[in-house]
Amino acid sequence: MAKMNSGQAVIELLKAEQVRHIFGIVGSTFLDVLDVLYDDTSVEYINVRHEQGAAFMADGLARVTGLPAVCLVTSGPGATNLLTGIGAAYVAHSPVIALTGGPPSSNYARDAFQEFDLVSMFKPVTKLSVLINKTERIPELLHYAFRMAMTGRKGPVFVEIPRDVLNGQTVDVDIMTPEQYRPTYPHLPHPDAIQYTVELLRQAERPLLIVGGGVNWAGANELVAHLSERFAIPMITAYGRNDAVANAHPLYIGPLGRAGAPEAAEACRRADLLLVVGSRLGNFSTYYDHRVIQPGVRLVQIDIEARDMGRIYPVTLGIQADAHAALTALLEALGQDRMAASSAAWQEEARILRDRRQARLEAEAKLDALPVKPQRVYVELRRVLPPETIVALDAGAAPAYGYDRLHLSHPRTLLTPLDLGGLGFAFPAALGAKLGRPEAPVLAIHGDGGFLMNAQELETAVRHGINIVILVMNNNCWGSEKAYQKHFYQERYVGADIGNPRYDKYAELFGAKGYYVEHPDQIGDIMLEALHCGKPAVIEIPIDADEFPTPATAARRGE
Ligand SMILES: Cc1ncc(C[n+]2csc(CCOP(=O)(O)OP(=O)(O)O)c2C)c(N)n1
Repeated sequence: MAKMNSGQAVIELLKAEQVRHIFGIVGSTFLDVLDVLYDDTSVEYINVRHEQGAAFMADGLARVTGLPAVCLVTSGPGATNLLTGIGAAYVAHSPVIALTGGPPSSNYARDAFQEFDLVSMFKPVTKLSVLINKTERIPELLHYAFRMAMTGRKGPVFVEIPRDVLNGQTVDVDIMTPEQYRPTYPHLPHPDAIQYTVELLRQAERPLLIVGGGVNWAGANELVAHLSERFAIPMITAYGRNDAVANAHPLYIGPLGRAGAPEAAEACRRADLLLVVGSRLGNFSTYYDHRVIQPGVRLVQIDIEARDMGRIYPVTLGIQADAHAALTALLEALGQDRMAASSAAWQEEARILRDRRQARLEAEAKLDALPVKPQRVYVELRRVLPPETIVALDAGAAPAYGYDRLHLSHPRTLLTPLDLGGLGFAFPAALGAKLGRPEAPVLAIHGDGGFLMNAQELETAVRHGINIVILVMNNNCWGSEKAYQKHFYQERYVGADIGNPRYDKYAELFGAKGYYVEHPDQIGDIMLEALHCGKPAVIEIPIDADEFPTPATAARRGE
């Protein structure tokens, strides 16, 4: 047990969880923590320009590394500015620890300066929301925070430390390793459940793997591919989880769900057994109706949490287990059982669907109209992006074309706003990703509307030397929403159009590099140049302002 000042204790507790970056904006409520970093440079405070950016950055870092990531901001507005970003981490099951200073305890429930009931405010978007009420409880409650963030289905945690509990205090701390305060071994599947899955697979004629984000979090990507190869089971990915499977895999058909591949939906409708690994079968994967998941289809759902099993679609079998552990057990059981590969007819069907998708995407190389069509932009990106590139997609129509069109090779290389659908996510999330994986090229893809929501973080990127590329497809409107007015309101546009500065010039004002590309043939070369320019870089591409995807609800209004 060591006695340390409380700021030191907080930093040591974070370091025990391999935290190397803390995101936030300085505030007087937590200066005892910041002061420690004056001498201890093993942890860097990434001081951002808006706390929302801090939360998205932490989320991006956690998603690409699998490690917990930390924000540290001040009370009141510092914390409320985090809220949307913590919501993004919540829907992504991303272990972000949001630490805030707080007003002095003596002012509790007095509507004092910057005093809000933050613990209640953060409850719906976290796994745990607590206030540390005594200095001596800092270690216990930070351990609790990490236990909740990192156990089972991961997720964000909110912790408020009132300024009097933190500043100028000392505390006795036992700096433990994570094994001493949270489980670090995976949750194993029940052997009978694995045996039953073997039986179901043996009976199936058209088995299909639906691969979700849980496979990334469990590091089970190779096992999924192995299972698929050994028994010729085709694969599709859940919404926004295209990186859970190497897209070049011959048994990978495509991504399911909103803005995904119709061929993946077709495979899903044709399958007679769905083996769902690490997916909630969420809203944008399945629409919660029967357009892809057929009524009565046999369904085995493997998930670390029980809360979403059979939630919308009855399961034949729900297996609560870590995806890596469950697939290991399943492969072993199938090997002993000597199960044969799926039928040649089903393999052929899957191959046709895969080929059809590839041909559909390749045909877009012929789109050479000006202004550039967003679909063509992705043809050029597929051509030049190195396979290890991490891509963050913002909400919005132009980024959404990427759900079906990006070609991903490695796990944890696609960051999307998932069910939050929040604009302004991609750029800061990409900055966090670059800090977590500095060796990887990182690209954020934005519409003009979403980029300007957090574009101020260009200053953060330049100052901290976080060299990523931001691609802004500019159609001078809130395109994704304008599409609804086009389809459903007879083109009576209200609030749909916006103006923009030239983003290449805007970038240069911050000391970043700027590019303006009008011709599709130039996109590839400029992208490669930007990735190697040694600075954060913004590429603006003016795109066809009349090119809108059909809104997700076009077929069924009101969903
Ligand atoms: C924070 C936030 N505000 C509003 C919306 C609603 N919304 C979704 S997409 C969109 C338009 C996005 O425009 P832009 O970023 O320019 O991309 P585009 O759709 O034009 O390609 C809007 C306003 C949202 N998803 N998130």
